Amino acid sequence: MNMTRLSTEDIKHISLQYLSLYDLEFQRKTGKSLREFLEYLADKKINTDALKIAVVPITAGKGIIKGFSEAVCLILRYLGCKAFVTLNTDVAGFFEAFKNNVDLIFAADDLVFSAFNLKKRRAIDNSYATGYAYAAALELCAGGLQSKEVMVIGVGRVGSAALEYLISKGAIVTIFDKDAEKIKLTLEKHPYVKVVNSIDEVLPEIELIVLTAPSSELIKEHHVSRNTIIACPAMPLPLNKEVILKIRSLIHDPLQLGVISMLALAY
Ligand code: 2YG
Repeated sequence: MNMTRLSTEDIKHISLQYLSLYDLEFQRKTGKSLREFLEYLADKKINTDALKIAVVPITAGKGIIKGFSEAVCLILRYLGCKAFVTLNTDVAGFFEAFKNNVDLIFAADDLVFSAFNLKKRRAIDNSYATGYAYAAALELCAGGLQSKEVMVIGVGRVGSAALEYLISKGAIVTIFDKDAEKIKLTLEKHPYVKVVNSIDEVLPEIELIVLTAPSSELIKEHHVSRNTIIACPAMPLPLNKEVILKIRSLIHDPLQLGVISMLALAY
């Protein structure tokens, strides 16, 4: 399973000041602040300043990504949580977190990035949370999804979570994936989903897109219109500047919406 591995370059810009600018941009596109989006995803009030959260660096596999735990911690602090990066890594880090009586632990190895809610015994992985969050952000940006045509490009772990959310909100979903096995698995769960063998069959007519496939060769300028909205969690961003300049809105970041969604769904 080819998990995206972030680099220090991808996240080193994340600071509290940067997050406040990102928040303003997110509000402009969706009508909600990141704090409001957190509660929208959780579908309940969240008293973040009462939440104690440990982010535990993990040395397994390809090892620590310099700045990763600190970026996760800053996003959680920006939401008002009492978040800290443990001094220890791995099991010692988990032990330190327990000693600090935390409510949640965030930790990532090469296969899974998860939020663990120690009180409610819940584990939410970043792929599921990210797909859910990007579909919700698309919904807000589009002013609702009921009976609207939406295209999901890439139905792996992130795309599948987005698909679930879209269907739950009454969207009419068309999917594309180069992997026939992923299409088959999706159709077993969602027989009414439309499948295309090429995105040319439905773009630019469909103007709401969740793009999770990593290939930058997919979406070209003629696939989009000035009304198109693209929610794209893929890293690095697989869109050229012609597409980005032409479309109405792009929702994209390396880590923020996924971490917010992990907290919302683990709470
Ligand atoms: O603790 C550390 O510093 C490392 N063990 C973190 C490794 C994270 C590897 N996974 C990824 O980079 C991404 N799957 C993280 C989430 C990407 C968000 N779309």
